[in-house]
Amino acid sequence: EKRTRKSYEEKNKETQHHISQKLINIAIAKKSNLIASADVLTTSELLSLAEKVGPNIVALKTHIDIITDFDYEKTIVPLLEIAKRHDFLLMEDRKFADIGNTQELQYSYGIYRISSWADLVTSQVIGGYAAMEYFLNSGIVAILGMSSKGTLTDNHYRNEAEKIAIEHPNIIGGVCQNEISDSLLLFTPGVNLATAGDGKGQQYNTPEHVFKNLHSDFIIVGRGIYKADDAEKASLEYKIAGWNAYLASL
Ligand code: BMP
Repeated sequence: EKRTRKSYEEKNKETQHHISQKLINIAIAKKSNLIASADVLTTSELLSLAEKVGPNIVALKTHIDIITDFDYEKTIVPLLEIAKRHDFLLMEDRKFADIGNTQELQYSYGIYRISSWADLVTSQVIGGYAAMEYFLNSGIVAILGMSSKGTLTDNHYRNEAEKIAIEHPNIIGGVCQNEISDSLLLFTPGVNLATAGDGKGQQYNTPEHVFKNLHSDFIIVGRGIYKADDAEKASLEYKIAGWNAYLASL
């Protein structure tokens, strides 16, 4: 197969990018490969979730443009403080999908000023290699394959997108439901312990599946955590399930 199971220690030796190294070091220190997706609608929910799940995660993934009361000083400044205190990275799931110049503007300007706070950003690679040059402060996670039913990310698309991801020094990994090259970190969303789908096209797998069969490196969990009655407890359960699945896959 094209991807072998490597430990975080082995990956740490092979990676060149400082953001990958940071992420892997946090994973080793916390015994966690969990990224919580904070798809909540207000600043107070975002900060309260970050506070609760912070000790159990390697990164918090945001869709910052769904925060209805976004205010840089009230949303980002305290979020950065929580991330620093609990030692996790911030990943903005912006899924950029434009020409380089526009992506550069979207990344640094507007009210969100993503470049000033996001350790990681997601981007489609549909705009080609050169469009990936402008996310200078963040590690890029390329969208190679999607988890939704009927996605257009077929074999051909994934292979072409993966070539760009492998070649580009700013791209540290990919989001995918398939195995990808060893030289990329693999981030897998669509993970839920309790359900197989959401009735809106989302398709879920278990941590066991993604570590054993895909040799994934990080699981991304949204509703399994933020919709749980006790988000703190749920994040601990996913952290343990993810870490045990990783150990079992070695
Ligand atoms: P949930 O676990 O609630 O289904 O959330 C999954 C999260 O991962 C969402 O924020 C979604 O935007 C993201 N995601 C995904 O589900 N599938 C993909 O292929 C790529 C994603 O970024």
